[in-house]
Amino acid sequence: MGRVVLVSNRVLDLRKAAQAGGVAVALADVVRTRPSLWFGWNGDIKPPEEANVLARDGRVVTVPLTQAEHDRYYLGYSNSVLWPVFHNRLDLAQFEAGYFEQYIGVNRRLAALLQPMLKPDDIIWVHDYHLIPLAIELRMRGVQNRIGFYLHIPFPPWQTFIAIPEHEHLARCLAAYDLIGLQTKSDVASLIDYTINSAFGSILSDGRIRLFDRIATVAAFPIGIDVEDFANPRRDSRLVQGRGVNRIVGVDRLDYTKGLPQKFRAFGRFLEKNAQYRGQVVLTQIAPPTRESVEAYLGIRQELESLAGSINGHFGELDWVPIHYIHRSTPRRRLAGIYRSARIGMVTPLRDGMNLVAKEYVAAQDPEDPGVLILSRFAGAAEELEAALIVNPYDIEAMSDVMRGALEMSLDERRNRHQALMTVVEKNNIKAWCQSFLAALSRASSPDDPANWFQPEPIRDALENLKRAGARRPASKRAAAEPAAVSRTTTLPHAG
Ligand code: GDG
Repeated sequence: MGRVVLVSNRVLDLRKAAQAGGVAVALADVVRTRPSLWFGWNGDIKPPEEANVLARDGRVVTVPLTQAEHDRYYLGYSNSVLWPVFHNRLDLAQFEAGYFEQYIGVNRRLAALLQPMLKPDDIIWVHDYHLIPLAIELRMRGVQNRIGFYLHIPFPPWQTFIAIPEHEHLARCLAAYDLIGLQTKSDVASLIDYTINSAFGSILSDGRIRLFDRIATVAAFPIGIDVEDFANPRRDSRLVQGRGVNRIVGVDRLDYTKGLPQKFRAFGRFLEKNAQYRGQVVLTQIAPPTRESVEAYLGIRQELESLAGSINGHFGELDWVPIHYIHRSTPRRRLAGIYRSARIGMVTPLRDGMNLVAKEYVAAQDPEDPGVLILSRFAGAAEELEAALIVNPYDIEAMSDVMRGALEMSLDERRNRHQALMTVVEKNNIKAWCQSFLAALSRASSPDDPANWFQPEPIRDALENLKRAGARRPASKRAAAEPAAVSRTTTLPHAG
């Protein structure tokens, strides 16, 4: 069996991965249980002369970034362009000169460092938006291994994607992968829309896509959690303020995509309309800081603190503070107890690739007396967790009514909904996610000639020809004219 080579922007110490939780646990599990290598940034910033010094710890190999790379590749292009645009926040994108060049530059440097460590039968699994160009950079260096890409965040609607000045370049980078894994079927649909409407791609009858002169498999692999990690927790005895009251819990990085101000406003509205619940309900919001040096994050903390202050000031009593807001990280071992102590899990992002908190909340419930999950329709998790109370996070009035409905839901309905949710969370767990992606990557084949990748000119020529041909034809005929192309209504590929 060949190795699995994992590449991600951040690589964690295997000994600390369990505390970090989420995806880190899954990747650490792959590294422990299979022949493998995990490569990426270790979080250090070093001067340029030390940037190529690799640190090896068993199967984990890491590299530092320089200050300029950190500013322009990580904070810049990754988190001030791709993150907001892929989450539909074009208004927050900062298309600054030099960001894209540094983004490509870091991917090129990582590819150059990784390539000598590769063996012919390795399969390579690249993670997330920071590393979209990694495969094309490896191909340019002659790497012919199977390479898969997994996008943890949503793929945006095609008209949003084309607002990125470098979208064609990014698409060409995606085309260098054999398998492109996305969170949901609707993300797959967005990528297919882009493929067709951008005029240089088509869908083949077997569900694969042709992008430029390459064919790639695209499918949804909804990410899951380690259910055992959250099942059977104890109620957290340290939740003193919450004793005897109904708790609504939220756990979200303090990110503008997570819909926190809307959640606070909906809770304020709920208290306003339902005086009988004052003193009976608290909203506990854990919101650890994140990317605080990115400009778009500056306002969100202030907005949230001021909202919490005004709702607490307006409704609070000497013995009851309605919003319990914690702007610090909470130890992972306490999360399950916090979830279980809450009558409602409130997961209402404005946009989210999946949202693992929704699944963690479900897994932590007592099946005999479970809490209710309120879930945004714009979280990827809503595609699977249909038995949650699905809400539109922009509709404050409706959200406040759903909070009341959740508090008053009968035990029978809570149990039925929880059972349906738990079935999905258990089936699509984190191990199943890893296995299904790796199995699909092993099957993915690339019938094109890898020699193309040493000569970028033919790709550019083919692109120009397609564009010229596209310009001569009406848009409605373009996709249909491609060989073996099928319409968008074809059943979308789904890995699950
Ligand atoms: C990206 C995508 C996708 C949160 N606060 C604390 C804490 N957490 C943990 C949660 C959960 C994880 O962090 C957050 O995962 P999410 O899925 O909710 O969100 P992102 O961080 O935005 O992750 C997302 C995910 O990638 C995986 O593909 O689902 O859509 O945006 O595990 O429990 N953990 C601890 N203390 C905290 O205060 N220990």
